Amino acid sequence: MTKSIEELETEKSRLAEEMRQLDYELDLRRGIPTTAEALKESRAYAIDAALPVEEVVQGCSDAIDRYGFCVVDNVIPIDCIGEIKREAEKAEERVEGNARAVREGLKQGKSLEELAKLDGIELRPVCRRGYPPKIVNDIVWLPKYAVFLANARITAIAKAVLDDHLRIGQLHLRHISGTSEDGSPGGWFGTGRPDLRAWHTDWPHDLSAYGGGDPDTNVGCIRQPFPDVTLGLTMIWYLTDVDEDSGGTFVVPGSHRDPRNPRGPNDGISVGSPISGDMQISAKAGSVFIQDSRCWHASPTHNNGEKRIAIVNRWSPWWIAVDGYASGPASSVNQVCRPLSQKEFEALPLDLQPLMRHLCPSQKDVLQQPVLVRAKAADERTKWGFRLTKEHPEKVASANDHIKVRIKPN
Ligand SMILES: O=C(O)CCC(=O)C(=O)O
Ligand SMILES: [Fe+2]
Repeated sequence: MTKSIEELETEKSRLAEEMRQLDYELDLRRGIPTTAEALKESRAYAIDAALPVEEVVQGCSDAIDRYGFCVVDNVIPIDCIGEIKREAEKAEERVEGNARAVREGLKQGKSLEELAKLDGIELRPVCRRGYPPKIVNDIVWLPKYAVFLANARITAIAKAVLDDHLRIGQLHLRHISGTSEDGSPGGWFGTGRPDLRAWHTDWPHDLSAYGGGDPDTNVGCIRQPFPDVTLGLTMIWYLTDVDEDSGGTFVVPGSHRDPRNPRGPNDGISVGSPISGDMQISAKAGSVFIQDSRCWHASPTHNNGEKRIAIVNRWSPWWIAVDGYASGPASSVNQVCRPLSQKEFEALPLDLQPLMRHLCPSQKDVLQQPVLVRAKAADERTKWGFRLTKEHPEKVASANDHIKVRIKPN
């Protein structure tokens, strides 16, 4: 007897539930953590950079796909961490001092072009024609760190997840204060409370888009529900040890696939409250936390250890508009595509240059080799097909008989 639509729907739900149950059992059998608690304990999200590159790439891609994040342990060698940490601490004064001077100049009614000529202010021309200058990219104050930024394993992971031609669209410091000598608490917000959060997702999935309703500062954001594709990777390079007590980033494992968003106007989530299943990353100095920009996460609101020193970068594939909007003067100090002069670009390590070429107006941003190689293969295949079509139309007419495309049921 033919089943009714209701019967078919009930059966479909039952099978879907059975599939979920089977996936869960398979994970258990394979020893894959299925709860945040187990994930936190096991650190199954972490892979050692010393493993062969294929293993690192596979392990990290799997973790990003499953949990929304991973950590690559031991990327920066222990004996280099001290000097990079000191460099990053010093850079904070320079970046903030520069941004402060620009803000004050703007408040006094000076134009960015005027400010760019002043000693002690580091503004650079940007690539987009007609847009005002911006504060220089933080990388100029981090030459020792720059040596590691395009690390072969980190770049290979980003390429595997995103695409072959990548851009580092944002790079900035994110240090988190520890408890100070006078006893005032550390952490984001400065309350020292471990039971607060500052949930968000990152550009291009940051719903408030840095500027809210202001077209001069809004940098753009993808609308909800987000497509199920990784469009951006945020990397946090920890230069001090981090854990639950000392500045580990908060994450909600699996949240990158949840259609809701902590900043979603209609999603009923409090940006400031803990979420069941949230956890903090633990990692040694020299490790890199990598997350899908859709993963719900937050800076630590408490830090009982020393000041956390960290550098954040946001990577995206070449086909994402990294710097299309926010042309108002206030955007000259935002984190988006802080530019580089030709000289500063040339001073970058050679392996880093392709990832930052788009930040230098005097550079031509050519597509990188792997993108050209695959386009060449497609071009040759197409030309061969056209030639065959002209020369042997009788053979070609039935050559796709084995190709079947199904319309996917809803
Ligand atoms: O401070 C952290 O651990 C997270 C930083 C962060 O969320 C960001 O820079 O987007
Ligand atoms: Fe973030």
